[in-house]
Amino acid sequence: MTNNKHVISWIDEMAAMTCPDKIVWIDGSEAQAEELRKEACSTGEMIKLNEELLPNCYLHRTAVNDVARVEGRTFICTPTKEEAGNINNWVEPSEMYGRLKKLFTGSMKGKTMYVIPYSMGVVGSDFAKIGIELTDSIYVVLNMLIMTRVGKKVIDALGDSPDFIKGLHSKADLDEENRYIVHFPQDNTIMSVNSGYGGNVLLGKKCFALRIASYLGRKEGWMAEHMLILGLENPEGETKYICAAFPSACGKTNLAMLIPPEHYRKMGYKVWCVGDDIAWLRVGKDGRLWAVNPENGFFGVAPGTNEHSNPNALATTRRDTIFTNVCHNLDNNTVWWEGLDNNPPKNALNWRGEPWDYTKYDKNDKVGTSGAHPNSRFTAVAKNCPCISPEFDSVTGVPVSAIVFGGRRARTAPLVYQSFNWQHGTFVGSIMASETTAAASGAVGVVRRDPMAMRPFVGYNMGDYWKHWLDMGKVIPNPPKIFHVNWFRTDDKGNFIWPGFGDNMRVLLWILARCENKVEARESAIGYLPYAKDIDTSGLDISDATLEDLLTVDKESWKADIKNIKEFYALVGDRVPGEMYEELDALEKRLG
Ligand code: OXD
Ligand code: MN
Repeated sequence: MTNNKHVISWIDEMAAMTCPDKIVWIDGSEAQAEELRKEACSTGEMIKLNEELLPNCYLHRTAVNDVARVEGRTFICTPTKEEAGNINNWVEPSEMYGRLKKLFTGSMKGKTMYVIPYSMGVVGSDFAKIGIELTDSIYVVLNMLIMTRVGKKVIDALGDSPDFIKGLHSKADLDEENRYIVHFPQDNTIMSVNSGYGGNVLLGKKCFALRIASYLGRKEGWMAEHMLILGLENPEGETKYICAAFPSACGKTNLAMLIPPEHYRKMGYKVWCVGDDIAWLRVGKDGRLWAVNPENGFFGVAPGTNEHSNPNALATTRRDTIFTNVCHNLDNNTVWWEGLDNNPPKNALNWRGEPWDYTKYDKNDKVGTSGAHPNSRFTAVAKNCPCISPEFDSVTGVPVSAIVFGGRRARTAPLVYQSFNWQHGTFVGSIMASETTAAASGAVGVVRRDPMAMRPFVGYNMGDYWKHWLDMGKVIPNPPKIFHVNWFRTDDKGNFIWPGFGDNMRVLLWILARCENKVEARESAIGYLPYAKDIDTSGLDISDATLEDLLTVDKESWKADIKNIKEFYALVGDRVPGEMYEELDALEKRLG
């Protein structure tokens, strides 16, 4: 498909090592995709679902020891350990290449090597970057065809250039002990072995679009962030865009596809989804920050997705979707997951493919007793989403009015606050954290600090990453305002006190009003807080006292948090910028 000598010599080298029986180029055509689906069904790798109820949908099960990203087996192999920093796993590159060579040698014997040329971002646009993934898995090919823009048009756009990210993946023996997800940022190279789970093997996503891209962004003056992008259209037809970063499993996909409460819908408000997971951000000619979603699909968590939490996601998965590790309803050959509805199938196979008895479900042993694995997924086509933004394919992206950080905090963070400025906003991102909230018992769980929701995804030293945020602030003449939200605040009994989901739109409206200087706020120790009257609660069953509670700063829990932040900064190490410590000191003083 190409005469590009850089591409050809790299593929030759990888094929000489992995020894596939044959090499097949993925051209992006529907005919080829259909042939591969048929082949995967003939070997049992995929199961075709009910064509009438779920057209062009398939079910796949991974190995039972291979159901999630593996942070402990993920490495950033920069030339020095210092460059990777203390938060990342690091091994000296030549040693790591040596280890991987042993694992990849002969790993594709008897198999086909698929060559997937793909573009992150609209093919040929200024924002886009090209990757080539070599894999021995048809499941990977079919997922990449949904998640990225694939095929001949990509290789044509690459031309003779050496500027592409090299990705090699082999399922090998799925041996956990020898599972490696490795990034060599200085070589534009990713190698993944002994896994078949999406986050570890769809190399365009976390590996390229976050880890490698964050490294490139620092070098080239842009940002790769773990952020959804949504557009909020007002009744006048103007759309403003918000990027938001939340740790995994905090409802990013739900927020990205939010359906406004009824009275807003009637007034003409709409929310448009540009992306649910990753944003690439660049400074535009107009001095604003512009965002694109480099992906082409959604790799979302299935459990908990339902008509209330995310009707748009559900609609998106009703065709052309690959389901992974969900429950298989044998009566009608469809799929089911916990939290979809109250009708678990009576005649079904669980995510392991074993006969499943829904009456034995025990929420304390979800992995052992659930129909769908708690991290089961749908891989769905972005354009099938009913609220996909008209700007989804825009080559310039969308201008960002606000950046929102968030996490699950039972008490510490109020419903929403605004940072004082970009530097303070960077600090707010750096201290992001999530707790396990046990709503039933009221227990407050363990805090995990997850700066900018990028803890597992920064491709270099976290301290340098914060410095890059500060540096970017200096070159964006008209930067977005930075906010923090917390949908997960609880009362003394551990019950959530904010309704969340579509009602989060009420908070987004306050955020946009602040961006347009349309509403006053009060200064507090942690940032600007809303006046209760400025958060619309019409139609909600929330007392004034509860709203006040949602908007108060619990100083004691903040003081306790400062200790944890200091420990985390110490762990990040010497490269934490001085400005972050200045902000921390100032916060401590303001808390008194
Ligand atoms: C994801 C994640 O799958 O963040 O998006 O883990
Ligand atoms: Mn994510």
